[in-house]
Amino acid sequence: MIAVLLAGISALTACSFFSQSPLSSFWVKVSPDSGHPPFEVTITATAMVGGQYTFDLPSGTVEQESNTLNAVVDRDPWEVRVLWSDGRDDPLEATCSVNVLNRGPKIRRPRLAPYADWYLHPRERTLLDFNYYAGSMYGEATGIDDPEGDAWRVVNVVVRCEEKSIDDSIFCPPYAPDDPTTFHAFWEGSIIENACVVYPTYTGEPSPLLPPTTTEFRSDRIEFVEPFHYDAAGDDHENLNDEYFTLRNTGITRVNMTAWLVSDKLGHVFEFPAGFSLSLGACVTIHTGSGTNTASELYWECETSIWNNDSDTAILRNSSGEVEHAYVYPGLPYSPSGKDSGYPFSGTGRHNLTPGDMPSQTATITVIVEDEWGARATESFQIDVAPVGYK
Ligand SMILES: [Ca+2]
Ligand SMILES: [Ca+2]
Repeated sequence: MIAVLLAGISALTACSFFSQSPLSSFWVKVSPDSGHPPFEVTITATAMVGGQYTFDLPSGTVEQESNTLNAVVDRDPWEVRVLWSDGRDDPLEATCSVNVLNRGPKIRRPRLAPYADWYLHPRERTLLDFNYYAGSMYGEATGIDDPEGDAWRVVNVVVRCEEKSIDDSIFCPPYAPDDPTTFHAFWEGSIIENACVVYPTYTGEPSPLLPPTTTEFRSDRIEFVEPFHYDAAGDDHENLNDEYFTLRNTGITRVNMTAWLVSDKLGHVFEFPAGFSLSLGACVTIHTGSGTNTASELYWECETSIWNNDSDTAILRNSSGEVEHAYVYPGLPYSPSGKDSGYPFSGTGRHNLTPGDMPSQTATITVIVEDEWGARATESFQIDVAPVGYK
């Protein structure tokens, strides 16, 4: 009897994340109890007489009569819950985690294109390419790699001017509206994964409605993204659903948008339906006309157009009435069709900005990268916006 008890105690110390039912000696251990995924483990629960074991694993549930099971640790975190029941007594339960040894990717500064001189150009679009490893450039390594050699992906990038309010900060284009799960850029006719296009924006006269807005990186940020399709094809009043705008979750958490509001300059108000939420990286498009709401398309149900074609101001407020973001136009021209679809683009790659329209001198790039096992890393880089007249 004593020997059995000692065996139970040594099993307890073998598992660093051991737990057990408070009123029983039922336990489960996992061996080995640490490693880099994927690695095989043996799960052992207390040997009982008769009954059935249920192993709740991250990959699914296994029911069997044996108290041991082999499994593969394939994610982080990883935990197993074991239930034993013989159908007569109260079921017994215990859980055990393993120590997943995994580090997030190392993030070095991205490659910039078409220039490699580590400036954002005020009149031109710049590609931030993280899918790149070149050893060193200008004495500093560029790109991303993972300490364990794991696959990785960019989860989010936010680029902000330091001194400016949000309505004329640097704009970071969205995920493709039809593919919100992959972070990628359209660039010179191709799709580049783990990259994005940024450029300094000017969005017209500052509106007195707009309070100073924080430029700090936030986890729960929802933003307008271009194109803001205020000018529907043909007569706007006859083509209400081609008048639309898109919001994107550029933060790092799902946001419940119940009772959030979007208003125009005249005070028309759209209210998000109860229970509507936007997951990380996801976009939602709000059409002026009528239709059936989905997770990515909502309908204002208006009978006339809302967004003026010459100029207007869209303001997004959260359920507390605080301004989350604003979009003031006219801004930069954009091309709704062609290879640069979705990005403001003059056709020549240059925008007709005047010197007074230039954004501030310093911007911050914040990037979040995740490896295939879910380990995340975040890094920020300061970058200069080239002065007016540069080049
Ligand atoms: Ca890793
Ligand atoms: Ca319109």
